Amino acid sequence: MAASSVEELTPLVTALYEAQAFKFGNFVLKSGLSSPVYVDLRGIISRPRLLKQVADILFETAQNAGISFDSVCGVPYTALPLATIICSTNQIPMLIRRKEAKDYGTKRLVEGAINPGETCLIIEDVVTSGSSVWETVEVLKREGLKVTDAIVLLDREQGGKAKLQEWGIRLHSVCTLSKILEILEQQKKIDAEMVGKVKKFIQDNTFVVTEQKGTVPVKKTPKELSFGMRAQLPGTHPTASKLLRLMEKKQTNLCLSADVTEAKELLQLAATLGPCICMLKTHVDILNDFSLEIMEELKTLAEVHKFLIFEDRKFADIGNTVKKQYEGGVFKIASWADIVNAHVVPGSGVVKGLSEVGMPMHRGCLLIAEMSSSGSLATGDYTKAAVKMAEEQSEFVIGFISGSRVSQKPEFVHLTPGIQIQAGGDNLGQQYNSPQEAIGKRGSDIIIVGRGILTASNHLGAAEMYRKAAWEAYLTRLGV
Ligand code: S5P
Repeated sequence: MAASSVEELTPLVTALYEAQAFKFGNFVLKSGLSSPVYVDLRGIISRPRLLKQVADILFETAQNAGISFDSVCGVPYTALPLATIICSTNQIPMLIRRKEAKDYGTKRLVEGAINPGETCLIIEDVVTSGSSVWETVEVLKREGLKVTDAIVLLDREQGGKAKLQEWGIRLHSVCTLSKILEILEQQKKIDAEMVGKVKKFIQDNTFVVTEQKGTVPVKKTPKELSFGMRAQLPGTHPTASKLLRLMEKKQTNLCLSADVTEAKELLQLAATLGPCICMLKTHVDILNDFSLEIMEELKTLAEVHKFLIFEDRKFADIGNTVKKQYEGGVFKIASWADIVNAHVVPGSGVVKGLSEVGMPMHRGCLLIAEMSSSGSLATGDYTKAAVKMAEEQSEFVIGFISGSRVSQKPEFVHLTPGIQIQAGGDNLGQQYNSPQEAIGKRGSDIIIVGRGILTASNHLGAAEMYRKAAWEAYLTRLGV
């Protein structure tokens, strides 16, 4: 019988704990989220007895569930030796899914004898969101195989089971994170406070599947959702996802508006402030000495310091014209800017034109839904029309330039300019709000700061102050 009760699971959990499979503290996950628990089952491959025990228990679980299958495939990498033991012990043909094939075009994606129409059982060590299992399922399905069930040693209970169910895969787990917590607490290996912390983390970072909306986070409004969580939503654009992940990892929601006129100054700012910003915003047409080589250097700095480049070009013409402005001319914006923005005044053609250039290059676009300048006409119905346009063209639009959260879709990012610590403005109509007001009260995600940093004698000190203020406002709104 497969182990399921706490008593039955205790010897296994104890052995796994001794193999340092569970670590408690503060860890940054692949998604950028900070987690109080880290599960790492790779250590079991150095403990042959435990490895065999885990493989046997996984096979028992499959048998008890009454699953019929013709072959077994482990999700790379930790589950590969487990699948090997299961197949060798029980005389079942095995399949191996290659992870690297992408890089070597001609190589096969699945090794082993593939008989289309046959059923393959998936083996995995840990399931969080279910996406690793799903990636393997997709590859096998493309080869003509059927996949109905997956067996996992540990379900972290963050919504993976429901998500896989939605995709037609039944997930059977040997144990869950709650049972592990219960056992380790009983054994006094962790205290009640840590159990509480982990439970809260799981609760705050779980996806549920609802009929109307697909996969959505549990009981959270976009304002209350972490950037790391939003990065993982199925509808989040890859560029927004990359941005949200690096924000969570670097703990910054500050975009520097590098409104300088000399290229040297631009590069200096990028090099100095790179570590504390998530994005650097340019106005290339104000540079006196623009060159594509300079932009190459900026791209290198962006890779080193992990920030995105946003050209604040504010495209506002018919599709055919903006397409050329984006791709060609002196600036060749599409070749170096991860993100651009557009006014919605020309209608959706502006986004269509830009997306013809940007989409194949995996770029993203922000729509200007509101402006910070006094007397701006981008209000009311105009703003609503911008939101509608973004929703209709979300393959390319990743969010908004706005003074507040204008869309309740957590997939969209909101960037707010007109930010200084002191409220006020300049003599040309600019109006300023504080980071706390924009992020905390108005629900925006990223502050855009230009002169607040550029006119300070110590750029790094000022940038750090803005980063801290905006990040703290974000944490407060999350209730952390
Ligand atoms: O509504 C807007 C939109 C933008 S993108 N108001 C703005 O100020 N901006 C830009 O943000 C503006 O072009 C400038 O580059 C930056 C604000 O600069 P600051 O010096 O006033 O912080």
